[in-house]
Amino acid sequence: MTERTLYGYWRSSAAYRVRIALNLKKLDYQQVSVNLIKNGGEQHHAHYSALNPSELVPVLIDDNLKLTQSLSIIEYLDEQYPQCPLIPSETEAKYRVKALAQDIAIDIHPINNLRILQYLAGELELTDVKKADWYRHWIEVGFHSLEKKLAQSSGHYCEGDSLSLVDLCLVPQVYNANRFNVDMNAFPIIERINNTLTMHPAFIAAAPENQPDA
Ligand SMILES: N[C@@H](CCC(=O)N[C@@H](CS)C(=O)NCC(=O)O)C(=O)O
Repeated sequence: MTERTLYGYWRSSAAYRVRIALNLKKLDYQQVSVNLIKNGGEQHHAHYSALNPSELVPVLIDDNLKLTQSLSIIEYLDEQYPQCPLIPSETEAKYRVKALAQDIAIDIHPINNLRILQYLAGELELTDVKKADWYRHWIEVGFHSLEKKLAQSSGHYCEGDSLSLVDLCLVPQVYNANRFNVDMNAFPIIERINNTLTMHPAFIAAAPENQPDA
């Protein structure tokens, strides 16, 4: 049997995406919690830094293969374990799904990452109020364009009526938006799809509050 270990953190959106993928594909895995807050951030400790010099979670070990970057990890899982496909095979849909996923995971998520917020609050001395404004602003900018794109692509889910990589990126990003009180009434399509997805058992099992380190 394949030994599979996910190094993550309950509130990490990138680890959350991978947890959903593993659950949808019904793959067993054990979790190792890397506490991003305590002890100066365990992602910076030598043993984790040796595993991933980027000092970011997640890392997935699949047998002897070490994988980083959530989008790349999910693409790997989709190729290796084709049950419940997450990236369509048809060319137009495939690249639309990848682009929408990147709209979230590359254009929205990284500028609100923990280390960015720590820099804003520390070196740049932003108050908590201003830091939260920053956070909300970049989600709202990203969600406004995403909402327009989903008006074209969505059905039941982000890409028609099939679950896809975009859905795995959407739910953790909406979780973050809610944490920072983004007014989701401005984004009815995102809100509708998120409400559908968060009732799915694979998404429920992957939710931050349901992780052992929560
Ligand atoms: N592009 C990476 C992003 C990984 C990432 O930003 N992880 C965050 C948690 S969501 C992290 O480890 N942050 C630690 C820090 O900022 O120090 C991926 O998709 O895997």
